[in-house]
Amino acid sequence: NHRMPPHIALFPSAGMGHLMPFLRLAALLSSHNCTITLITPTPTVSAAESTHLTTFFSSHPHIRRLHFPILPFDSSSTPINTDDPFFIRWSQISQSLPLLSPLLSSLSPPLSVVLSDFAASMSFSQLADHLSIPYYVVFSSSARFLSLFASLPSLNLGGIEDYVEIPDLHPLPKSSLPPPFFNPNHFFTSFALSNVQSFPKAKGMFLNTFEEFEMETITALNNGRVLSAMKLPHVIPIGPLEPFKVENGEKSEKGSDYLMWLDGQSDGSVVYVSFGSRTAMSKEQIREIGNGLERSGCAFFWVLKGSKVDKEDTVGIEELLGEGFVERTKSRGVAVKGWVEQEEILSHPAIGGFVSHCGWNSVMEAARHGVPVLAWPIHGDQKVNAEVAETAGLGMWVREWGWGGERLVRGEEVGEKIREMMSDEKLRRRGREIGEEARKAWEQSGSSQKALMEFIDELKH
Ligand code: BUP
Repeated sequence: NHRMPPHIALFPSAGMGHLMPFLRLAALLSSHNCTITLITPTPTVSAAESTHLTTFFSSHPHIRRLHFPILPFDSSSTPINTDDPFFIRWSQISQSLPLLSPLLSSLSPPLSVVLSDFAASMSFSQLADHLSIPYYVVFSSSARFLSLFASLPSLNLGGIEDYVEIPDLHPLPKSSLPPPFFNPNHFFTSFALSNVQSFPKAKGMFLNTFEEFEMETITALNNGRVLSAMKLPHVIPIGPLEPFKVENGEKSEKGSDYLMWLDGQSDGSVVYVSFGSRTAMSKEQIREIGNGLERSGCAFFWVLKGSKVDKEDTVGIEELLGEGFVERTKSRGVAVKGWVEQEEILSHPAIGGFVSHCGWNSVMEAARHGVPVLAWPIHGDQKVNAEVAETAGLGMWVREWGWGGERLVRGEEVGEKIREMMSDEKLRRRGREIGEEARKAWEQSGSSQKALMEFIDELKH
C-alpha cells in the first residue's frame, strides 16, 4: 500500500497568539507522518513573529514554507476604524487571499485539506470552496469564547439584561464581552460577524483546549445545542498544544541567566507576571504593579512591555519602573523587557503562580504546567478566558479590577491578591490536578490524542 501521506496546508493570521498554536499544530501533524505546508503571510507585524518563524523552519526542515506576500492595505474597499496594527493586518491578509489561489493549486502533491485561522475564515473558505479542498478552522481561543463568538449574529445586546443567554450554557455576564461587541460598526465586531458566517462551511474546528478543562461547553457545542440559527461544525479539542522543539536549541545567554536565577529559588516560591504580547499596561499601572510585587513579599519574575508592537518598544526598564526599583528588588526578583521563553519559565519548579492577562495560549500553558493563575484580563476574549480558568479551578479573578487599564489598581491591592494566590494551598492542589489531566489528555487513549487521531485517520482513508 503506497498511499501518499496526506498533505495539509496551514494558514495563520497576524499576532503571536495566533501564530503560536499554528506552529505547534504544524509540528504535531508533521510528527504523524503528514506532509505540511505552512503558509506565512509576510511581512509580519511584530519582530517576535518573524524570529519565531525563522527558528521554527530551521528546526523543522521537512515542513515546507510557502511565502505569501500580502498587498498594501486598501482602505477604500474596507473602511477601517481601528488603529490596532494587528486588526489592520487581519483585514489586509483577508483582502490578499484571492492571490493565494494559484499558489495553492500548484502545490504538489495536491492538498488533502487546509486549516485556516478563524480571522481569515471568510476569505479562506471561499478559496477552499473554489479549489474544492476540504477546509477546517483553527480557533485560537477558548471553547467558551467560541460559543459567544458564534452566537454573535443572533445576540441582542441592546436590552437591559446583565447577562447574555447562550442556549444550554450558563449565562455570560455582559461585562465580560469584548467592549467592541456593543458597537456593530467597530472593526472587530463587523470583522467577527463576517467571519462567523463562514464557520458552517468548515468540516471542523480545531481548538487548543481539552475536554476535561471545558467539558460543559465542548459537550454542548458538539451536541449542536448551543446555536439554533446556524449549524456549527464539530469542535476538535487538541490541547494543550505542546511547544515545538527547537533543534540545536542552545538557550540564549540571557535565557540561561534567568533560568539559573530560577534554579536558585525554592519550589513554588516565584510569581511569574506577564500580560502577553499584544498589549501594554500604562506606565502608571506598571509602577503600581511594581509596588505590589514589593509589598507582596514574594519572589517574582516579571516580563514587561512598554508598547503594543515590540518593534516600537524602546523605553528602558528604569524609565518604566522608576529609578531604584531594580536595585531595591534585585535580591528578590527579576524584571525583564523583551521576549522570554514563557513555557520554559512556567515549567520551572520554582514558579508557584502566574499573574496573566489570560490570552488563551497563556491559560493553556498554565494548565499544562499546573500553575495557578491570577487573572487580569486586558481586552478581547480575555475576561471570558479568565472565567473559564476560574471555573476550572485553575485561577482567581478579581472582577472589580475591570479591564486592565480601565482603572488604576493600587499596589496595595495587587500585592495582597498576589500573596493570596501564592499562599492558597487549595488552588495549588487543584493546579497540580489540572496539570495531570492535561498530561492524560495526550496519553494513548486521552481525549486530545483521540480527537487528533480521528482527524488524521479520516484523512488517510
Ligand atoms: Br509576551 C510573551 N514569551 O515573552 P497569548 C509571550 N510568549 O513565549 P497574546 C512567550 O506567546 P491575544 C513572551 O507563551 C504564548 O504562547 C506565550 O499568546 C508566548 O496572548 C504566546 O497568551 C502569547 O494567547 O495574544 O499574544 O497577548 O491578545 O491574541 O490573546
